[in-house]
Amino acid sequence: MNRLEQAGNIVVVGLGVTGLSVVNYLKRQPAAPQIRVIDTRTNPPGQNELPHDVALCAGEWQMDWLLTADLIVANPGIALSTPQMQAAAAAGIPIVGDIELFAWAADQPVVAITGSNGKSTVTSLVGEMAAEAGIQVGVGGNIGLAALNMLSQGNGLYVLELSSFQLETTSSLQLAAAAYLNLSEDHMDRYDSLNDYGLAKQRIFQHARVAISNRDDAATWPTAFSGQQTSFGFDEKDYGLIQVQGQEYLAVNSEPVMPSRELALVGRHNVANSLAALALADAAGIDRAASCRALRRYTGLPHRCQRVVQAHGVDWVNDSKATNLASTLAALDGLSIPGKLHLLVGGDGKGADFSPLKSVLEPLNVQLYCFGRDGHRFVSLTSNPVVVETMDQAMAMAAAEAQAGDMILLSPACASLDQYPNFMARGDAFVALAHSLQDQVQGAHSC
Ligand code: UMA
Ligand code: ADP
Repeated sequence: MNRLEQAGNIVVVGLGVTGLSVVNYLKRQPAAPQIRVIDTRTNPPGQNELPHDVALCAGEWQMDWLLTADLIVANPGIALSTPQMQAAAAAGIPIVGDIELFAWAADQPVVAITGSNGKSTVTSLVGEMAAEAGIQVGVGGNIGLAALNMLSQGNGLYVLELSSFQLETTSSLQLAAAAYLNLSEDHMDRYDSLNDYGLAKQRIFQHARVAISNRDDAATWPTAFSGQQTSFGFDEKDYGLIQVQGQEYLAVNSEPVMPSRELALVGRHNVANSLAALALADAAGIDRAASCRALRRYTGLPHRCQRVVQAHGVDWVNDSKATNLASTLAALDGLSIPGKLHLLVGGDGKGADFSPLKSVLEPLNVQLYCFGRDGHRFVSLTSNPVVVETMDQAMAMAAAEAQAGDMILLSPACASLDQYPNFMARGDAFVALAHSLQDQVQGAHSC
């Protein structure tokens, strides 16, 4: 009997993309259990797609459902420290997440990626490498496609992006390789400390055959790991960089693989991401030549430092996915523009400390525009900030100020949830408005 068959009465906590995938997966089981859903939101996303015979309690905790369940499957957005979840745990009811259900069912190799930043880039890059090698690959998890929806699609390899939230409720995921990219402050509204957040991410190594860590970030090194270890970084070791006749090459164990200037991705952080992806691909047995072809071709995902409009000498750049401080710092790292940087920041700051931005902004010719719920928390970072309510207002003001040579950059260092459904919606709004405002920059009407 498998672990699911032992649970005749399952409660799914939190609907959304995850909860819906769990319900549909459970309904596909040969001995489908009784399924009930609790969501604390009064109108949870996904409720209209819920099968009619699945009961939903929305807007409150139905404790008698919760406490009589054989198994609880929790959405990653639900903290295990919530008193109701604590009560269920104290009553001895097993609590798992969708990734644990995936782990019970997956019968093909899986590689996984976690970290504070770069997860989606590395995940999709490994997916591109596998596809280039002719492998049918499922790419999912925190990247937006629920992991359970990839099962039964005939895939020969799975590439999973895993958040710390997902890892908290995962305990038996066998991985051909696991990469932990970096750790920086994020989700401080959910964790007591950076250490707690980092410990959740360490869980990725629990059952990994190969552990891949960042040589420049000690928090990513596995603690108490007995498998094979390798690393990536900017020196020559393991997956690293070497100079060959004055040219920088990606290298494995000091053997050149390809010149880094041939990477289609831009930015120093993406060199690190490319090395991590190569390490994962090698561990999964993906043909190296195919991986290199993917590295030469892959230009990245939308909403990550993407130039979306170039008009009248002004670049409009959408980095809406910069939902924490470290990703905004990565966007500013080595940025060199002839004119002024108009930087749009703010939103839901998730309790972060933004003061490290101050010294990075100081040498730049920058005008800061602060918007959203936590916009005021950026005002002390430069001498002349503009404070507005919305991103649209900030963009209109930036357009009126911008001149040829300038860049208008949305890299908000905050989540979008105070004003948008998600970072994609915020990025899409930026792109649409950039198109309509592009002709309002100074000098646009002079020719
Ligand atoms: N929520 C409640 N009550 C509930 C359930 C959820 O208040 O009963 C709130 C929580 O604050 C939660 C938010 O709703 O944070 C989002 O929950 P959701 O139901 O909309 O979540 P899903 O649609 O299932 O999306 C989740 C991941 N979201 C989170 O972990 C918050 C998605 O990652 C992921 O793509 C999807 O599962 C499929 O695996 C998004 C994300 O923002 C991109 N992740 C965080 C990040 O990357 O920083 C961790
Ligand atoms: P994640 O899925 O972890 O959020 P993404 O690949 O979607 O990561 O990138 C999120 C943000 O972080 C983007 O603004 C991107 O430019 C930035 N970023 C990507 N890789 C790194 C990295 N290795 N270090 C710091 N920032 C990064």
